[in-house]
Amino acid sequence: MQARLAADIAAAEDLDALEALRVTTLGKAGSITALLKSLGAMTPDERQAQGPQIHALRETITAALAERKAALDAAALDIKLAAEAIDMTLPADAAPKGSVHPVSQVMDELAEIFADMGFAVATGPEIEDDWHNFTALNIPETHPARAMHDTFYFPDKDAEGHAMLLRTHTSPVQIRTMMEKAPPIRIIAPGRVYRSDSDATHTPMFHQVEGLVIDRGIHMGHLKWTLETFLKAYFERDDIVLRLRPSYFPFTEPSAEVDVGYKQEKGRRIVGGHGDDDGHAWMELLGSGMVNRRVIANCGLDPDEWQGFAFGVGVDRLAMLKYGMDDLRAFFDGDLRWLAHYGFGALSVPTLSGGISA
Ligand code: 2NL
Repeated sequence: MQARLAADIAAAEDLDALEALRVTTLGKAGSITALLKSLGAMTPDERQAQGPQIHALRETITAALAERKAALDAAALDIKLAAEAIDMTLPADAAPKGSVHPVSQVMDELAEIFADMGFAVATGPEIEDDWHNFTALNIPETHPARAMHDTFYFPDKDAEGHAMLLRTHTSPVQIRTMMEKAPPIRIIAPGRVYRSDSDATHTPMFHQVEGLVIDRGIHMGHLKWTLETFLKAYFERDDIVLRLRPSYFPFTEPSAEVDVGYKQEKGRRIVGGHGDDDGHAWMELLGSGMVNRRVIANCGLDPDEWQGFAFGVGVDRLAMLKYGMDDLRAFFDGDLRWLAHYGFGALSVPTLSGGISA
């Protein structure tokens, strides 16, 4: 019986046939199960005589079933592997690469351009106190920019009793730099700024770059040359024309609004050319001026020894102008399709030697 069963098991053609053999031998009503049950009805002598043989039979058949099952499983796997053969020479699926947001790209471009003129990048806190954000900048207590409906204030004051707020410009970074470092100073301060403002062209958070130079004998000629050199490098054109228009900021004296000439082409503003030329106009782009003596003194420097110029410009607007985006709100929607369209390769870093637009 044992030899016959073992041969049947070894010859089972598939897992179903093997399972049928298991049921007829070791199953509830199986032949070997019946033998095991019969042990209970035997006398001790009979049991001692037959018990070992019956248990040995069960073990042999159990092992034979397992062995055949392993062989059938292995054969099934071989068939499956042969059917699913992988062609290792096929190209791999493209991994999503991600891309650099235009605001980050433009900030990198600005850092590169200004580094070439000897400027370092300075950063500072986005949560500020009203002394660094307003008072040090000669912005009076009554100035509308300080109003609750223009600036995001925190409910509590800081340890010195100053009101806390989300910085409304990156000027406090320059204030902190002037207080901590000895001149000469040449820095740009890029970063997020916050104003309580929201419509098609204003978002409550936006990006700004301010620049500051403090040294001896600095005058408006330095200001104009720096801005002209910056804008020519940024827009990658030699025909950028600047127009400085008298203006007013509490932190600069004199102050100048800086316009650039442009022309309209296929619904897009193309920067370049003289704003009074045919088909051209002027567009306001930057605010600037000579740092107010009071601001220099507020930072602990002698305004008779140290002078400087400063400017501020919106990064989001610089990006829109250069790369032809028309809706500011799309910048902060987080729509990956917009990023896929306008984003920049993470490895194409802007350099003056390799191309500023990467
Ligand atoms: C604008 C105006 C400007 C400054 C920012 C500045 C900073 C210090 C001292 C003096 Cl610490 N000035 N910054 C100066 C003039 C204009 O920005 O229209 N920005 C978009």
